[in-house]
Amino acid sequence: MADIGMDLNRFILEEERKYPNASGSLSIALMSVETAAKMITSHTRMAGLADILGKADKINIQGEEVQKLDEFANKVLIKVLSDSGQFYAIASEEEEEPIYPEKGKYGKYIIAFDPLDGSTNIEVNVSIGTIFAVYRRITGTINDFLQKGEDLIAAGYIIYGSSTMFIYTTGTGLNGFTLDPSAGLFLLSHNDMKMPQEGKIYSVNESNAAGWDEKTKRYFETLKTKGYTARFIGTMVADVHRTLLKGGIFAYPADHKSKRGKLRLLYEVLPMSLLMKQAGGLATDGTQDILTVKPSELHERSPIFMGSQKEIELLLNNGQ
Ligand code: AFP
Repeated sequence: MADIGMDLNRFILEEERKYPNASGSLSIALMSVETAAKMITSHTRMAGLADILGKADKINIQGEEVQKLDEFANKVLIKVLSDSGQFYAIASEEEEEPIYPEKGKYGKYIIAFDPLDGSTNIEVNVSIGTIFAVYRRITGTINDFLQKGEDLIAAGYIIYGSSTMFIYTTGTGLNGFTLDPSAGLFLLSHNDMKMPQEGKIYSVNESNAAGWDEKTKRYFETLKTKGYTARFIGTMVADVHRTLLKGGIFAYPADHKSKRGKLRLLYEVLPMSLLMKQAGGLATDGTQDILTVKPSELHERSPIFMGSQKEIELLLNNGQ
């Protein structure tokens, strides 16, 4: 097991050494996500100030036009990941169609991401995040993005909270790194993460409850009678992060208005579900293991319930 305090770059390289045939491509790919995360972090820390300084004439201290943080994060990720040469195609929540970078034409991987999850929380100084999902390039067409979650090569998220953390898996366990801002290094802080098998928190936007089906309504009522408490930040990254550490359930069910729920399969639901399973939890759309679901389009939505084993089993057993 890797030592607490190990730098993320070294960790990635040591993981690569476990596979004698590895070309190093995935390591470079992951390090490019890490680089983009550091750039987004430093911008996030300036978000309030950049806005104030920019308000006078819309020009910030660097003499550039002030950009919204989510546009900035999207541009940084596209640029840094394209330049890495490891990605044949890139899909973003902010882009209608995939991007095929010139430098990535021999890339073995494709990546989908939500550049800034929880964007409505930016102006109120509440945690935001980035989510990413890496698949193998197979056909070189858009179909490569329509693989099942169980085919993910790597997935992870970055949470920009009271500290910045980079949490990821390549399918052999889940590890978390905390940014030391003075050294500019992500250091291993959460080794081989395992979530509690049962928690005391449910996390769902209960204002949608009137539109839920009867089973979902009954389930959350049952949790209340069992003494659960509620938390909902409105940034999936932050709500899932807490669920991983404390246990319980995070859900975004379908409702009468949103028949497929709100969250996007490709760059929210599937990568976060893989992390949850790597930590010993479970994830379902209410009827099946979500990682067995094959998306049929890039920006498809899906209902999701993910969390500790006890809570998900209770859901699957009809809340009884
Ligand atoms: P934004 O990035 O547009 O703020 O959406 C965040 C999000 O996709 C997810 O992170 C939250 O869990 C969910 O939406 C919250 O949505 P509601 O506030 O509409 O319930």
